[in-house]
Amino acid sequence: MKRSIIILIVLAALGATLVLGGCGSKKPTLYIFNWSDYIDPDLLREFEQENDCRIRYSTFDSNENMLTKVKSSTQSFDLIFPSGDHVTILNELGLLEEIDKSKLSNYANLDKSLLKMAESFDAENRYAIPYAWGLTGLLYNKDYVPEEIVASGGWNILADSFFDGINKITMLDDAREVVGAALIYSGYSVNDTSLEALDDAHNALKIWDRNITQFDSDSYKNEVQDGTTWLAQAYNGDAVQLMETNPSLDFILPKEGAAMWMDNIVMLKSAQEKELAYKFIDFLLDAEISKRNSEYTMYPTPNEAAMEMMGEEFVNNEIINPSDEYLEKCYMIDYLGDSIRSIDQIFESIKMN
Ligand code: N2P
Repeated sequence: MKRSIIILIVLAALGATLVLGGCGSKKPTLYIFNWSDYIDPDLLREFEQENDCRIRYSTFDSNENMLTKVKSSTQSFDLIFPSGDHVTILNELGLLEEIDKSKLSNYANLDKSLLKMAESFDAENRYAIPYAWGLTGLLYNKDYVPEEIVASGGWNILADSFFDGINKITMLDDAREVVGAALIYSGYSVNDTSLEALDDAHNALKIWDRNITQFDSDSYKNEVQDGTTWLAQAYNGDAVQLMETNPSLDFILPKEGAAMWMDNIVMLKSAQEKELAYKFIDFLLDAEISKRNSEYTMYPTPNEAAMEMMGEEFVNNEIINPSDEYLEKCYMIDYLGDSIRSIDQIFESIKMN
């Protein structure tokens, strides 16, 4: 009798511990959806500790996948990190919360000229906080690709007969990036959807496609290192992250120019934790935090105060921070409305072959 009372007391105590939040289940939780390898994970832990909350962090590898998930998901995210053209798309779908800048004490750290640029996809900077920007080029493994093959420094390396029949090239699984590269190679802007431009781009892609093994936006990060892939269309910051630890890798900003993008933080109207989401945005806008984040991701930040503190190694890295002369040959991926369909069609027909 006595023993069963003791057991009951122990069980009750255990139950109370669980109910009273021994598992932390009562903590507010922020749901974040970002590109892979695009934030310093230490910052997430720090924010959780400082704000006694949890972050549920998920990643995507393309804007298209992000959009599909956001539209179809029953689970709502609080914050998402889309590229500029997809800020407009999400906004046209009525999904975005207008940002109350009075809640962001660090907003003034943002570079005014980049905010101006962001108005091309977010008029008056009402819905998006610029997070990082970058360029798309070619990452390759010097152990497998000889110097003379990449010496031309242009997009047409993708057509080199050296790669014939060996299945060692990947391109991103992203219509704007793939067709965009072919448009730039053919002398057009990534946003040119005229028949002539798209025809030339399609023809270039048909030739490249003979050498392309797969369209995938993430797998190249491992595969270019282990030799499964020798050359990959890749984002500059991701490439620099890999090059830091692997001297066999190198990256080309193609001589014809490159696609440029600006990624942003947006809040969904359906966000459950808006106040916490504002705190997180403001945390990322802090100059010191933003500097640490850029040093991890290897992408330049639109945070001017942070950029002013960046070390020379970062600032002078031509892959991260190309010259103005090179940037003049680059095109920001703009929102194209319905004209996107003709780009999608070309990409789908290339992928089907
Ligand atoms: C980060 C990917 C860069 C985002 N891993 C391309 N918009």
